[in-house]
Amino acid sequence: MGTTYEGEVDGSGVRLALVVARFNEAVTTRLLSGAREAIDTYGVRAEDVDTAWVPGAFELPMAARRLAESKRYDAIVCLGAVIRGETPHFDYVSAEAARGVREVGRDTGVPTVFGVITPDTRDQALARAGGAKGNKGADAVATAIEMVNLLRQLPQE
Ligand code: INI
Repeated sequence: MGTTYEGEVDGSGVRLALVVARFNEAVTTRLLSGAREAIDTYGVRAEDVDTAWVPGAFELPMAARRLAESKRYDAIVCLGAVIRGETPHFDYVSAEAARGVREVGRDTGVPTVFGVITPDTRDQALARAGGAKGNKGADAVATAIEMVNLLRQLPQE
């Protein structure tokens, strides 16, 4: 039997950057609150977390890339809300945000987490931003911390 690697959700010594889209701010501020609560719960030091606001989900990857390339952060958490029923260009914005966030992680090696919700309605968005369906901002922070700790264990060249 070979080695099993699994990252713990233990935020001690983890430096995070949060990138938050202002579009649908009533939702994204709740995602940010959930993320900050999780940061506290998992033991990330408040001074090890920086936050950048961008206009919309489409802009998340550009700021995430700059932060990842700075080498100051172990992971980047991108938070946004694209609501299908409220925009004719839902598919463009959500797909570009997803592709862009993926590319930042792939190109930089810094875990870059997609904490963007893409529900059909505002009610569904609020349910996922601290309502009945939990808080996807908190989930994104847990994912980031787990990935940082996993990568610290995995072999390097
Ligand atoms: N940005 C979002 O974050 N969510 C949305 O639902 C949204 N809608 O509905 O269009 C949205 N659009 C703005 C977009 O992210 C860019 O800021 C804009 O296109 C300028 O590049």
